[in-house]
Amino acid sequence: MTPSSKDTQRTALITGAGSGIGAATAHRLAVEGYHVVLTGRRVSALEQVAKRITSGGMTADVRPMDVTDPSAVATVVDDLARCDVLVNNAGGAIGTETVADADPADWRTMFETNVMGALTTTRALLPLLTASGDGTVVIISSTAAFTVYEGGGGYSAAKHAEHALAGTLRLELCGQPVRVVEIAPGMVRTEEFSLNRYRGDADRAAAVYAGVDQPLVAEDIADTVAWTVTRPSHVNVDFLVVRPRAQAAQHKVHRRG
Ligand code: 8X3
Repeated sequence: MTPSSKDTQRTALITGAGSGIGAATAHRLAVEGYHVVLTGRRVSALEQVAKRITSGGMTADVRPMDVTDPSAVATVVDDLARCDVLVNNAGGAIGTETVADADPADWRTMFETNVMGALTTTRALLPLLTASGDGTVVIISSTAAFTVYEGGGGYSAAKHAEHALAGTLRLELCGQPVRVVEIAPGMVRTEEFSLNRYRGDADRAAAVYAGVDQPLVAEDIADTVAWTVTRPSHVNVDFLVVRPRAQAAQHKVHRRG
């Protein structure tokens, strides 16, 4: 059987590719020459991203997939001929309640999407990533993966768990042709992250970035993903913290005025 061009082209699967960092990363990896597989829950959003990629002469497939549904993940992965790069991006924050006031259902959702989603997708793709002879697992965590702050308990706990997942996986895969890269973004202004965290309150979401001179944008993180995966195979960028210049630490943000 003659392999199709998709079978011979390096392939990257991105979770949460319908918006924000996932969409920007999908576009950027397509520019870098990857055939990109866009996964997420909202088909119309994925199709918009795919349209932008294919209209630029690059290739993309849309595969509806909820990372919290192992059978959906298995269906998508079973259909893939190859996978060289997995970008675990799906996830996010819900709520800003203190631990005392937290709704356990929110914590469960954050663990399901951020942690269990990355675990399920990574486990399903490891055989293909290994078979590629030069695979890379990217985990988009957060600066909340190594620090905590008031009202961020559930998100921070989930991101700490993703950090543990990345570190453990790197140890366990040592000697195999798969790199594990963790990218920890600080303040990134995307259309949905803060809106979800503040449960749709647009004013509170916008206030996060008020007066901040150039918060990061999704393309800045896509740039770091592209840089890490295009290093020579023997170079593993273990852990990359990326913040805007105006944010020196979680609580140290310079605001104008
Ligand atoms: C987002 C960074 O500062 O909101 O992952 O926790 S922060």
